[in-house]
Amino acid sequence: GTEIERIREWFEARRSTQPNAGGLFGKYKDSNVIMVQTEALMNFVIGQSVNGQEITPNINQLMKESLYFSNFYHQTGQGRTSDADFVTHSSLLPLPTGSVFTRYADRDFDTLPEILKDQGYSANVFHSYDASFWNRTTMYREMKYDHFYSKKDFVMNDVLGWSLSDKALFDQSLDYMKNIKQPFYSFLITLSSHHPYHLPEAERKLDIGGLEGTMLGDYLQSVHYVDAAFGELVEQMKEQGLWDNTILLIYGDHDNSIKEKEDYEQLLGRELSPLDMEQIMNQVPLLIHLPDGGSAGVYSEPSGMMNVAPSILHLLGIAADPYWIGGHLFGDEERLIPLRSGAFSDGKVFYLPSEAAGLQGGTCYDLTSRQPTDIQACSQGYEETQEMLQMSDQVIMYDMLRQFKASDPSATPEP
Ligand code: GP9
Repeated sequence: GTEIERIREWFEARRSTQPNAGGLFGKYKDSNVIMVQTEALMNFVIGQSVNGQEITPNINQLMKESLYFSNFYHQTGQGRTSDADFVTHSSLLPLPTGSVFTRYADRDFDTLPEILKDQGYSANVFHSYDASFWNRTTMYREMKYDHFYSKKDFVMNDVLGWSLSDKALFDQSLDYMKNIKQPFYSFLITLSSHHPYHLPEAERKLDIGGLEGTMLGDYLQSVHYVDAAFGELVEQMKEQGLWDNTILLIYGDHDNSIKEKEDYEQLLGRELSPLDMEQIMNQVPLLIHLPDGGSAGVYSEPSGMMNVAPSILHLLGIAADPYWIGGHLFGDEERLIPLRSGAFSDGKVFYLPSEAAGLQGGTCYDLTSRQPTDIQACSQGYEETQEMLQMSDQVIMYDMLRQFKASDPSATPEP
């Protein structure tokens, strides 16, 4: 019908606005890709110290030879970790309620692993927890991964919190990769920094002073642990000869569920406005380390999880035409990043919706003055955000991609 046509054309028009402005297209062709989705790793800890100690010394070090996206939004909804995984691999947005993984795993999505597999890549997931959690077994089969290394594939030689420690997860996953055909895509999901952030005394290495006894303090200890695990991951990648032929991506999956503003204020040493809190809760770090350490620097344009898969294809020089909402991160076009709440940022403004419906119900912040501004400054972005959310919802709920492909004579049928 015409509605399907309209939606398909919308997606196709987004595709054609993706130039090779950064000159990075295909520069890292055939590299391996290791991507680590890090439990509750938030952006405010990066480069931050507590009582004179760096919270993330290893990430801070790695940043010097990586692309660091300093205004990267997680874009997740109620599906939390599973939404982060979904948006990152499908470049669509999560649902207003529930998790796409658990509700719509049978839908057709254009996912990163299946595209990479078409190009001859191996593709595997590593996460040491029950395979059925978040409906992963089913979803990963649909996404065409070769194998999902779940709890039963790991030796429980170092348990922390819910499961195997992140250090042991990295170590054992890299061991598995020794026998995986290159080039490979490996997706690792960490767990040690899961709420409520209880680490055994021996692993609490930071002196958190006045934050002792707060959940934020416990969170910082957990993040510091994960950061140490990243230090070991990098070392092991070097020992294994992977450092010079692998793109390493690290990002946080979602916020830490800690809402006590006073504790953040104590840590950061300043008062936090509603806009500050909103950005703190919605921003996670994204680091991309390229095999030659190239293009390193801080990239402050707004970006989000929907830009990750397109960026990987760009670096690898894969010219697929997936039905994706996001574009790659290396051009100089302006980006608008929609959040599931209806909030968005385009780098100039940040729109914060409220319970009251409609544009007028929310607040439009000017990101230069960081003060509320005329609501009209957010009206175009508001419409665009609503449109993206609706397009994505329709694709997911009505299995639109399957319908696009069925009605497109040039599309090659799935085998
Ligand atoms: C467990 C996990 C945690 O497998 O990835 O998910 P979360 O509770 O953070 O959504």
